Amino acid sequence: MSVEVERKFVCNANSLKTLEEIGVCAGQDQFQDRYFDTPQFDLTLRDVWLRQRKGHWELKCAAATLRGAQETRGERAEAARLCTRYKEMTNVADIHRKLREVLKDAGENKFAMSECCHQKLTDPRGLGNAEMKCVLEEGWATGMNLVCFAEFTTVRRTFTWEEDGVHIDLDEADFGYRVGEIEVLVPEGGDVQAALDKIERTAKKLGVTGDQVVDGKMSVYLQRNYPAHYARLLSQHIL
Ligand code: V4E
Repeated sequence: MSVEVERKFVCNANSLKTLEEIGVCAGQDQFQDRYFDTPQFDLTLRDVWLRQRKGHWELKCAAATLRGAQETRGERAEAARLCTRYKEMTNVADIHRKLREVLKDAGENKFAMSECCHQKLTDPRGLGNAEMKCVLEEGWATGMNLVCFAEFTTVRRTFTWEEDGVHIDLDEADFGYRVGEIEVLVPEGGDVQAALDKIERTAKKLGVTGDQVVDGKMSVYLQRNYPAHYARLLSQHIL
């Protein structure tokens, strides 16, 4: 498991020019994201984001506030405020465990998952791709009362940067929203403050200014398609 530390930014002509001069374009990609939640939004209201991307399940949940970052003051604290920190899970058994925990807390106890399906999820060795896909889709989405609530495609250009481990993505979602992201992945127990510092230095070099948190694709999607849920997430400081 790793922690994704990320700052979103609006990429203007100047920052794009700097990025193309200093950064190295690692390529362009296109992917579809399908986000899942219960009909009552039990996951996202707990800042838990489950999606399928390129046929793989991914789960993001808020990383606990980190001591180093919490104790900083002044400019460093401001830099930290502009970044998000989320734990990323891609292992299906970990995702399954986390979802059960979160949904149990939410009082969603009516899982219809069979013992056989549960066993396959916790010990997926020996499963073929097609069988795994079936178990995941039927076992999780249906059994845990999860439905797809958002679906969109992104065209992404990725750049590597002069600082080790810094990636910059320029995303364009098919619903007409563009956003840049400066991202550093920190292994579990790694130095999050160092990642925040790298992001801050990168933002400065790119000429990224402004003290407002920039919306991600999902925030804009929810604002447009689920305004009441979006307002609730805002009021609970999840977005
Ligand atoms: C909404 C949200 C999450 C879902 C993923 O959103 P996002 O980071 O915009 O997606 P994407 O495609 O860039 O993911 P990546 O390819 O980088 O993995 S995860 C956390 N949130 C909440 C959230 C927030 N509170 N504030 C901001 C600025 N972004 C996201």
